Amino acid sequence: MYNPRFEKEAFKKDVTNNIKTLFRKELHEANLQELYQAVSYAVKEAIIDDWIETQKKIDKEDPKIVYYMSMEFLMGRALGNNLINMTAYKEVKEALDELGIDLNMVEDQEPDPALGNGGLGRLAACFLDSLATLGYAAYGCGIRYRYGMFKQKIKDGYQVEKPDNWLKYGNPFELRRPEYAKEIRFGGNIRVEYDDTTGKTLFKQENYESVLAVPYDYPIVGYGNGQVNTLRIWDAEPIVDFQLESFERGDYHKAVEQQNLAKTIVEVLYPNDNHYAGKELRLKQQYFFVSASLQLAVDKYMKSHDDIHKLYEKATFQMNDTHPTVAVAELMRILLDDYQLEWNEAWEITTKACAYTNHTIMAEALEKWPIDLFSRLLPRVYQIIQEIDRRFLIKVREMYPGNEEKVKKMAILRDGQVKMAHLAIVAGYSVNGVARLHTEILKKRELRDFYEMMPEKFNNKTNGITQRRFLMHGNPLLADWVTEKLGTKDWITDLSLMSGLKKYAEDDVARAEFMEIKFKNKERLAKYILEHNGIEVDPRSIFDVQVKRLHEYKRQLLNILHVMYLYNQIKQHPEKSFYPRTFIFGAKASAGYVRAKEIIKLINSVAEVVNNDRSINGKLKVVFIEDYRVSNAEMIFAAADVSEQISTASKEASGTGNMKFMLNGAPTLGTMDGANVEIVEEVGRENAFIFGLSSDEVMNYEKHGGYDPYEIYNNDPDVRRVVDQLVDGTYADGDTERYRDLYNCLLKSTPYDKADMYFILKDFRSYADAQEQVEKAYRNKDGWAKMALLNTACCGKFSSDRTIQEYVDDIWKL
Ligand code: CJB
Repeated sequence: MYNPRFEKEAFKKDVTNNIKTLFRKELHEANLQELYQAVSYAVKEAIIDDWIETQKKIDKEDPKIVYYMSMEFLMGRALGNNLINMTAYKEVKEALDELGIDLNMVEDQEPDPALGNGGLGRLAACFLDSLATLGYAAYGCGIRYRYGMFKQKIKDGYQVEKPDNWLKYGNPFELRRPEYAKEIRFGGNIRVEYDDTTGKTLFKQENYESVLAVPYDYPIVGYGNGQVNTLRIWDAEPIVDFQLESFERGDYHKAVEQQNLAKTIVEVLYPNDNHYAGKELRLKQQYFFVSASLQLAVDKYMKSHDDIHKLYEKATFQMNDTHPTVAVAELMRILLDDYQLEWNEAWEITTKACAYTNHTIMAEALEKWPIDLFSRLLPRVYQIIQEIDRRFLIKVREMYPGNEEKVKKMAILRDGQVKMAHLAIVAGYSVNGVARLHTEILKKRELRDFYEMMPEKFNNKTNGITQRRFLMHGNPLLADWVTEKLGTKDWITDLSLMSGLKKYAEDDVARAEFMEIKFKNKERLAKYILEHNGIEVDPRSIFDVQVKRLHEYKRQLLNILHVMYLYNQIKQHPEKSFYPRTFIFGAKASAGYVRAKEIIKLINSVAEVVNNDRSINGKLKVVFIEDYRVSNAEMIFAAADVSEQISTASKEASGTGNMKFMLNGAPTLGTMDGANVEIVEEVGRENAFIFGLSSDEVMNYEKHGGYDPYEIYNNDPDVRRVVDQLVDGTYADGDTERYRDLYNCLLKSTPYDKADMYFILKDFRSYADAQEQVEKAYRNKDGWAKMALLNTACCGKFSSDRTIQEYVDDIWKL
């Protein structure tokens, strides 16, 4: 459906006018950034009417609203995506062409809003897209970090972090909403008062510090349906303006403090993925946006309803991991203290309104706040958690009389810590994992006690991705081909229709077309690599890609050790035929994650050696793409032949990159982990390359203290060779110490970690075998085309539209 408001001539006039009013220039004088601004304002203008209409509709129809609470929204660029969802991309491209402006170059001016680390933040962004597209009323609630995920530079092979000043030129799509500002209080003490007239006990926070939370709204455009939802992210401002002269000495200090708090609280996104660092400022961030979002949601509800007891009928709060789970206690606080409800009334509302999604079983990701820090920062919220815990443990003791072990394991407050996952499970009405295997592991192991006590809360929601961004926008050639073959565009909102492509796997012409598109996308990526890395790669080689956050459990180290092994093989057996391959990596390491950074350096060192060895005739290339982010990801998925999903089984909760590769026709080379299991189920095991230990095997080894990597090191000379090459200087200009830590982590136990705790050497041989199968399969052009095409054809399940519909049906009941 073409958006009728997008009239071409009027749009051209808008752009020209915007250049004039924003920059006092004529169109031909404007630079690309100015054009980006002018075009974006023109697009926002076209969105705004629908945005207002959506609000009106919500006010009138009074639907239940989902509040998706998340510390991260990894949105990626907005301009192109908005145009796609307004079904106006091609028309706008034409209009701009007529003005002599290249839309792609304009799009490239937009900084990638990177208010997220990786999968969890990107999932939140896909969910907002699907919620709007399916026409549900929803708000994303988060933080407007002044600095998003750092920009990654590679210097001498090392990662260097640069600040991401994404708001430098302002953001044309945002709206500041000072009328909705909320005060957020930290610290101080709680004074208890008895109100004689009402007989109620009042809890007054005194001597606190506070900041003003000011929301900024971003439009979330649904595809072709006029629905425009809102991502509401909060900025912090001091409560009182900082005016030097007018402050007494005491106030002066207070003013400075408030100024500082406001400045620091939203300053930067913590760059940790699957890792809890326990920083006080992070807890402040969490409470800051949660409290502001809840206060506003309750206000909104009370504006058109008079009975607070039924809040849960009109609002549901989905907590994206434990990061926002302080929400349950804050909602209790609002209901108890601001609305003067009794405990049981407040508890009933809260436990019918809050739901929790678990995204990881990695122990180091579990949030457990030290009680002293927590109670100092959030004294009233802490009191409430104490009471939640006390009442919960009474129930545990009732259910398991005499079983103090259970009490110990399940308590919210224990060992001097506030266990946020326990709080979320106790207070939430739903607990979900993000892929079938992950949910099973939660039920059987990580959260078993909770599952046994309250099985009705547990459910699975396998993740998904939006085809609007990751096919339509990222791979327009394939998108057009799919539309042509299916004879309809309906797959854009119903990805299950992709199964209609299956028959083309048997069609020679269609297969050739499919592979021709892949080749063009590989050329596009090759050009990008040449421009950015100065490395020439051959689009006829196999593009084997691993792009994701750098984490030991994701095993980029296994991948690069295998590259080292292949290189050894080529050198040792120059006579053997070897299909040319390009190994492509993209990954940011958390700034403080030393070992992850060593792995990045190793990848770059191997690249340096291999790419410059003329004796291997370019048979092997290694490329590390700098600053992997949503915008270059779209191009990378489109160009991939092989999707590396090689996490240690049981560790990757779901993965969503795996689905983006599949959508774009790249078979999975992976372990039976996360959503890989379901991908294989959809596409068939013969259309994937599966290797390695199963999750049961891994967990079994873990239970018994790991395994002995020397068994492998001593018996497999290929493994031994690559492991030794970490410390013989081959990839370190003769330096034998540079990669000593990587060598040690593979072979030696420490008091903290088992040797090779991610089973890299254990899985090496089966990974190498699977890689050999990849090569063999790729040589068979027809066979490969069929397999690639079937991956695209079988990806229907993995749309976030399907995931969101399941949340709606089973959890939110909208
Ligand atoms: N995930 O990105 C993160 N960060 C975390 O702190 C915890 C989990 C990821 O969430 C994705 C979305 O559910 C999953 O697909 C992925 O497996 C998980 O690591």
